[in-house]
Amino acid sequence: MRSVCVVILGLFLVLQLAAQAPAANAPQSRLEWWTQSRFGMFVHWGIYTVPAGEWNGREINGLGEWIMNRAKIPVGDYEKLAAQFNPVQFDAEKWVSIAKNSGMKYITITSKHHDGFAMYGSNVSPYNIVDLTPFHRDPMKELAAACQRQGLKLCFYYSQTQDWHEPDAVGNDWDFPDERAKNFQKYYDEKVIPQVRELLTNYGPIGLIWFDTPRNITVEQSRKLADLVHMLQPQCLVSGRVGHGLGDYDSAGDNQISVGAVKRPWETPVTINDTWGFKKNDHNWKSSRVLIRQLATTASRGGNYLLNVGPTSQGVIPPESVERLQAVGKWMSANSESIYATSPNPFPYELPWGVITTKPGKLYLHVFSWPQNGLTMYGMHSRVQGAALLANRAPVTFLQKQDKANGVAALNLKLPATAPDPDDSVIVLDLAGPLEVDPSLEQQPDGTVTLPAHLSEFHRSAESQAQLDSRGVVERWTNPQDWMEWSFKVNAPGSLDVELITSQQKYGGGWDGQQRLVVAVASQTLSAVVADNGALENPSNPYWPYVISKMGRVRFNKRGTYNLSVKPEDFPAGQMYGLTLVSIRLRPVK
Ligand code: FHN
Repeated sequence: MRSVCVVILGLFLVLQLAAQAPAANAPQSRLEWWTQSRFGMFVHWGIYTVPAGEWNGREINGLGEWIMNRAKIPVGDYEKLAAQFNPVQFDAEKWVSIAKNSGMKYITITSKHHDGFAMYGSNVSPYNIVDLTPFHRDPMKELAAACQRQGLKLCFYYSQTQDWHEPDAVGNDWDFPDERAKNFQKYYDEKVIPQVRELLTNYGPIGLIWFDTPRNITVEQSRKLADLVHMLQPQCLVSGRVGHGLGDYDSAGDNQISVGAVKRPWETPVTINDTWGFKKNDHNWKSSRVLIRQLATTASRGGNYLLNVGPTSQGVIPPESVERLQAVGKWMSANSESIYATSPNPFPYELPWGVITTKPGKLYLHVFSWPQNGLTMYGMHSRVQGAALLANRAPVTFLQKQDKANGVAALNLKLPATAPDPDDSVIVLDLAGPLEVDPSLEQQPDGTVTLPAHLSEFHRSAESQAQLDSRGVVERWTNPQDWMEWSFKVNAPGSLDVELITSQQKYGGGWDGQQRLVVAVASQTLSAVVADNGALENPSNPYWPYVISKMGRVRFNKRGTYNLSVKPEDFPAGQMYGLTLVSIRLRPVK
């Protein structure tokens, strides 16, 4: 477990450099276009769009592209879908311009998903769109040409382990139940390697190969794939999900936005509704506001945002998706400077009003919650020489002062009464010198103190199961010997309510409470049980809110640096998930 308690500027600058360092096996030049683009389109498209979530008149739960697996459809029946797949409305130029107009710089499309059906003309297996469908066209050829023309990078998704069509591959236990009879190496040698070779030989320069679900793959098999990609196209990237950490960058979990502490370049794949592949009854669309904020949040944490569309069996990107992408595009046309080629938030913690991205000499404040009485920021040591709204360059009046009495460097921005852009108003600060901030955790101008789990000193016992996941959340804290502490500055003495923020499990699963904890701070102790006292918006995923547990109230009599610890007092035995800690929040008493 990484333990971080950052208190000095120098150390923080080193951390920032480390956060942006390329992976050891990826030359900087290969990653450059990708880390600069920050925003790409994911496309899940295959013959599963014919049933579109329904099989034999029955709605099948789960993801649209998983229908074969979820409904245990025999290979022979599933194969028949190919004859019904005729996407006559497919228009490569249109797809690419939808991506381009929304500000995306690359398109990653499923060349072969887990169902094993190649969406390109493959000579390795006749199970492909050109040979088996009435369409007979190769959409990847058309997309490659359209991407070339419109200046986007084309990238291919390829499912390397799961292939429900093949008896030797992973995943199909209904047609091929005898696991011992399976020869994965055979499938790997005879389908995976030659198909990846085709993809990198027949479609011009490819931006990256998006391998997925590494499952049982061995280190040697992952390495051979990565080497093959780099041998055929040295500039082509290999996704984090090739397995065994051999990708050129990390992939966050689906719909997960990692925290800024992630060391390697990373990307998060995100759905616009719930499914990746088209499902006719999935109408749970995220609003364009959510998408814009997720894009900005991902960039502020140094990641790439790969936003999915699931075209229909006719070849049409759903209008609900197009509408949202147009809204994102409108925002990008005024604000893309704050996204492309940016570096992450220079503070190790997140701000109460939104997120920050940077470029040399600039700081971009993405304000999501518009403050009523102007915006005050602490910890900015660089001198600000100008401030403006990015969208229209309207100047913003500001005052920067060092309050000697309490050592707080405060920057005050005078803002209009209402947010110019309710989705994300970006204020750009021009800096007079190098970017320098105080990375200490401190009480914010609104009186709150947030102590994130990933910035704690986490004291783990030898038997601990707890781990810090890429979301910055400590999960599986079941061991009563583990404990945490933070150091932070209080700027405005007074009484604060202490809340413990916990998270649902990664994929929206269970939550365990009822642990008794002791919080000790400023010579006071609070003993309380983790309960569900309400929901808190999860900025990474609006559908899986955090859970607030009220721990009690503490008083700070004077300004200064304090230490807060959280120790288990009584942990219920046998919990499956244990404590999933996001942060401790101290809030002024209303
Ligand atoms: O199983 C797949 C899923 O269908 C989809 O392709 C996502 C996209 O990230 N990847 C896998 C699950 O993580």
